[in-house]
This record gives sequence, C-alpha cells and structure tokens, in this order.
Amino acid sequence: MTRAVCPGSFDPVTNGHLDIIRRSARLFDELVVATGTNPSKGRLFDPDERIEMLRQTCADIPNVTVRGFTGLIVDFCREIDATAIVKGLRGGNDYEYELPMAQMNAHLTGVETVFLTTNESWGYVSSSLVKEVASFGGDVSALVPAAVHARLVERLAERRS
Ligand code: COD
Repeated sequence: MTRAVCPGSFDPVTNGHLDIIRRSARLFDELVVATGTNPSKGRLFDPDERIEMLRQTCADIPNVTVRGFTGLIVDFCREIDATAIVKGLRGGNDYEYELPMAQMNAHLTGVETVFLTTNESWGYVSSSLVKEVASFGGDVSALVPAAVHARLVERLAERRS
C-alpha cells in the first residue's frame, strides 16, 4: 500500500492544485492532502476554512483525504506513515524553491519528494495571484472551483466593508 502527502497552503485551493491532486491520486493507493501554514505568506482563509473547501472540492476522488498539519511536514508524514510528498512545478522559480525543501526533507527522514509538472492550462495560476486579481475586481471564476470562487468573492467583500 502506497500513501503519499500533497502539502500546501491552499489559500485557497485553485484548479492548478486540483489538477496536481487528481493526477497524484492516480499514482498512489492513498493521497492525503495536507494544509499547512507557510509563515512567509499572509493568509485570507483560516485553516478550518481551507480544509472545508478542499474536502468539498475533492469529495469525488475516493482515495483522497484532507487533513491539517502544524510543524514539520516530515513529522506529519511519519505520523501517518506516508513515504512520499507530492509537489507541483510551474517553472524554474518553483524548482529553485522546492529543491532545497525536498533535499532537506530527505535529509531529515528519507522521505521522497515526487514532482509533477503543471498542466499547460494552469501554469500561470497561483493562490496569491488569484487573490490579488480578485481583490481588484478581476474575473478569476475559471481558475478556481465554483464553490471556492463564491467564498473568495464573499471574503473579499467582507474585508472591504
Ligand atoms: N500548477 C501546479 N502546481 C501548483 C500550482 C499550479 N497552478 N499552484 C501551486 N502548485 C503547487 C506548488 O508548487 C506547491 O508544490 C503546492 O502546489 C502547494 O502550493 P501552495 O502555494 O498552496 O503552498 P506553499 O508552497 O505555500 O506550501 C508550503 C508548505 C506549507 C507545504 C511548506 O511551507 C511546508 O511544508 N511547511 C511545513 C514546515 C516545514 O516542514 N518546513 C520545512 C520544509 S524543508
């Protein structure tokens, strides 16, 4: 039985994330999507909200579960007996950012990191850019699941009022 973890901030989950999740779920028996906090990024949704949106959007993928984690990703992997971490790569910047993390995580516990290249449709999509464009009134409805889009519009309106 192979179990992998797909970690991220998912603030909020985008169609780019979902594509990586769906493709990873075909490679492993079980995939645990794990929301953590990246201290270098501000957040729009709290962890429970991010988990709820992920559960809603991954509900049709039978071998996917969604969990929150705090602390080191390698400790979470050990706790749930996962042997691989799956990450998505959109380009050189992602590679530069992810490579030392993959090597550090391998150094810490020997966990493997598997990289999937982005789907050509979603290579320019990031949660940060989606939030920025939406905050100025741009249409991001094709870039995130419909339920997430509704929450995003609502949250940004709350922030403005
Ligand atoms: N197409 C393909 N992949 C994508 C796309 C897209 N359009 N958008 C995002 N991705 C990929 C990213 O490259 C990343 O691999 C993953 O999806 C998640 O992205 P984000 O932006 O939601 O999440 P990050 O990068 O902010 O998450 C960082 C973590 C929380 C996973 C990281 O900080 C972490 O592991 N923290 C725990 C503490 C720890 O262990 N630190 C030491 C690490 S060595």
